[in-house]
Amino acid sequence: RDARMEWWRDARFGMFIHWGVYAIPGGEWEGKQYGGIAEWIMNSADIPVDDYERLASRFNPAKYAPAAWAKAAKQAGMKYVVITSKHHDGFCLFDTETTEWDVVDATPYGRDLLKPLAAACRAEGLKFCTYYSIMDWHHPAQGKSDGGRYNPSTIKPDRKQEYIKYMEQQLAELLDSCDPEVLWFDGEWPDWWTEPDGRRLYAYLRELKPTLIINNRVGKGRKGMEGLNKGDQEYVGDFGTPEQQIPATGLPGVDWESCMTMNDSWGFRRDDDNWKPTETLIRNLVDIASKGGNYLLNVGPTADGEIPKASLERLQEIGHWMAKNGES
Ligand code: FUL
Repeated sequence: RDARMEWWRDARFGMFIHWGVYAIPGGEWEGKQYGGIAEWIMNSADIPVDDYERLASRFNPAKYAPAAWAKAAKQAGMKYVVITSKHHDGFCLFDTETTEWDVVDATPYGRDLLKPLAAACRAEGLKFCTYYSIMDWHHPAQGKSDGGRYNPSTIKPDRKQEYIKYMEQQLAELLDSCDPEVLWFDGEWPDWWTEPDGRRLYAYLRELKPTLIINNRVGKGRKGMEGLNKGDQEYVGDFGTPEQQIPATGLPGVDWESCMTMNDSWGFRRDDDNWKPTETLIRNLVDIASKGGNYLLNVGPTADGEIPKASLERLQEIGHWMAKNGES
């Protein structure tokens, strides 16, 4: 559509990184295994905010090596990296004045995790991008709905504006400190978040950074049909976000990106060994690229700061294939 989207359209292949304090339980809480996606444990194990907060005092990723992560992505043939700046648990991997619930204030590690990764990505010629969840299980304006579940979150009506301001400030700080090229929103499905809210947030961000690319989950774009953002712009957002699926005929006329896991979880899950063979990952890449989409392939680092070996091996094998068959 315009020059702003050019690098993104050419990119075809990126790394998704789901990282946060949920990597400590790694899918297990009080001796019980919770199947499915491990970054959801606060919801699936119904953990009260105070108990969940205690995880931060144990978050000290001594083995975090942003340069090695960026190299692994580059070597695999990826062109960009999208990392969780804040997932549904509200924990921020960047420094923010808005809350103490961030890596700098709440953990023994005490340093911003995103800034060094942004620098490492740029050094490798990769675009640095960030994921951000609208739903926030930690913020006091939001709460559990019935059944002891956070999903979908509710919001205290008189505190919605306050929460929107909170997001705006966090996102301005994030743009300031890391200058991401894509903002990859998520957690937009609670009813209190509306399409006009998404439009306003989109406009706010594009004003701060005109070249910014923003996915359709900033508004309600995936409610009707994944990726619907074409023509008359019925929904806000620059690209569609099919999740764990490749649309059979692509999404004609729409920019889109399929995000997919290598095993069954986005966040690190200790007992999840259901790794897809490298051949499947390469097939997915070819399938997606041939249909005009991008492939955002996920890794879930451990609480120590390591990308699991099974993931690194697959990235390496994809890289070998790309070196032989890819275009540069
Ligand atoms: C979903 C989230 O609920 C998952 O935890 C994950 O982040 C996935 C990419 O998007 O909506």
